[in-house]
Amino acid sequence: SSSLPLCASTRVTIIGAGKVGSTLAQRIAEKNLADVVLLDIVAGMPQGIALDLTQARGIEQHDCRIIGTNDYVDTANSDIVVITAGIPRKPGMTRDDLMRTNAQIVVEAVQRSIAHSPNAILIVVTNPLDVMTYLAWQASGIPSNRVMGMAGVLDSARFQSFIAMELGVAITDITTTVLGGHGDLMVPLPRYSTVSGVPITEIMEPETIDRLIKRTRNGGAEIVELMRTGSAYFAPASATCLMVESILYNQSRVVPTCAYLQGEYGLNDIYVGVPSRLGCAGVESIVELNLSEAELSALHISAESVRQNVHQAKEMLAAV
Ligand code: TXD
Repeated sequence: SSSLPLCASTRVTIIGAGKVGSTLAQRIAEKNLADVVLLDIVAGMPQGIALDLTQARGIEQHDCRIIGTNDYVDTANSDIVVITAGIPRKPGMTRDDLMRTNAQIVVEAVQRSIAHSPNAILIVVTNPLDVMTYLAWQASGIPSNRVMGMAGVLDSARFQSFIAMELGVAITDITTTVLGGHGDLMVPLPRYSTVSGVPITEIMEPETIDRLIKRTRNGGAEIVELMRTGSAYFAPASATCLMVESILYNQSRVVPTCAYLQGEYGLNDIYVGVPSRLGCAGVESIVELNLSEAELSALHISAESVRQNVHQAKEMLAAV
């Protein structure tokens, strides 16, 4: 045994070591951001992934520890907990079945994580995203600024990449904003999407913009259609990693985040995607854009559908 004191290193726990969870673990470790604990219900699987990632350390040249486990005790004192646990839709399963099952998984994961890491910031990834984020916040008992969901960073990255492909300009010169729920009703904002500061509405035909918006809304489905088994995970893991990094390094990045609203945009007691400043306190502020009537009404329609689904999910949980 060593006489040196044990130093606590920054630690990110990922609940669910599936496609998104394991890819996120790789990104966090290889960017040298934090130690990673990967937890899954499948015995041996997170341990195997952790060992595999650990064996790449000498090649990738980082010194993050990666732990795989089936026991919440090993997640203790995490700075951030990311929830990716859930089941995909299986044949014969309705959307409701999926929502009920994932709601139970997310609520349990949050309660057990927070019991061991009471000061953690929670980032929810499991679908249906906005509903799961609301349930996670309620189950957590922690302030709403410390609970958020990942969707807008991904949706706006998709919009960004489609604009780059269309115009043939550098992706780094393009900034995009997509608000609202993570679904068909998401609200891409062309007026707030720019190429080196110039709104795309000034340089693209309305029909072209509409086509790219449609492809953005369909971004996840297009990949599922191609892959046949499973859904997107590289871009989702990158998007989640950006949020993790902004929080751990207190970068105050302003990115679309599924955040709790208390009057902003005329919406109350709801989790939905809005531009938020992410730092060490979690969601540090919500940026209120000066939306047109049409944009605001699209956001309200999206939020209303999230609200209905939250209501339905709560009834399902109560009936269990
Ligand atoms: O933008 C977004 N928010 C999303 C959301 C982008 C991509 C993926 N999105 C959703 O994330 C997707 O619809 C799923 O609900 C989650 C995770 O997607 P992933 O592709 O990683 O799914 P996998 O590979 O099926 O991984 C899920 C893992 C799997 O290993 C299960 O064994 C595990 O979750 N699982 C659990 N872990 C811990 N505890 C419990 N109870 C549990 N149940 C399942």
